[in-house]
Amino acid sequence: MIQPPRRLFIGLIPERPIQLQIQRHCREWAWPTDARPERFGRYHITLHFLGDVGLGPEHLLRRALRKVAVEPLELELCVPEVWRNNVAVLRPANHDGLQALYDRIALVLPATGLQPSQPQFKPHVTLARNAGQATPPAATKPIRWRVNEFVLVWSVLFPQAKPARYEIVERFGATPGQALSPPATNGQQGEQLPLL
Ligand code: 3AM
Repeated sequence: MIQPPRRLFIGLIPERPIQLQIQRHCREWAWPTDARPERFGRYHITLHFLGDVGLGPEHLLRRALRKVAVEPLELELCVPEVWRNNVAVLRPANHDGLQALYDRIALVLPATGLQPSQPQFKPHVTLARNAGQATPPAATKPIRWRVNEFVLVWSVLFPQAKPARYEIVERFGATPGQALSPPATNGQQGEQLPLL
C-alpha cells in the first residue's frame, strides 16, 4: 500500500519528568475558562514545521537528518508569555546552541525538496491556545531541560487518530539512526507519546 503523505514536524520533546514540570508550571497561571490547554505528553518545541510530506521526501529527509550534528543543550524554560494569536507559551532563555541546531537542520532541508517553515525561529513550548486573557505567574521557577536529541514527529490529526496525537517517527542525536521501522501508515504502530 502506498503511504499517504504525513504531516511532519521536527522538534524537541522532553521526557516525562520535564513534561511534569511544565504541567506543574501551567497550574501557576490563571486561565480563562475557555482556554484550550495542551495535553500532557505533547509539550514540545517545534524547530521546523514541514506540513504534508510524501514517502520519497520523507526518506530523503530522514537520511539527511541523520547527518545533522547534535550537541547536548541545557535549556532553561523560564519566560512565560501570551502572544497576540492568543497562544500561551513558555520560552527558553536565549541559547546559541539551540539556534545553531535550528540552523543546521534548516541547511539540510532544501536538498530534500522541503523548505524551512519559519525563517524567524522563536523557540517556545505551547501551553494553551485560546488563552488571550491568561495571566502568567508573577515569578517563574526555571525548568532545566537537558536536550540530547531532536525528533521527527508525525502529527496524526482527527479523524485519522482520535484524539489527535504526536507519534515519533525517528530520533536523532544521542542514539543516531534509531529508526522505528517500518514507518507506521495507519497510526496503529510506531512510538506514541505517553498521554494522560
Ligand atoms: O510548537 P507549536 O505548538 O507552536 O502550531 C503547530 C505546532 O506548533 C505548528 O506545528 C506544531 C506542531 O503541530 N503548525 C501547525 N501548522 C503549521 C503551519 N501551517 C504550524 N507551523 C507553521 N505552519
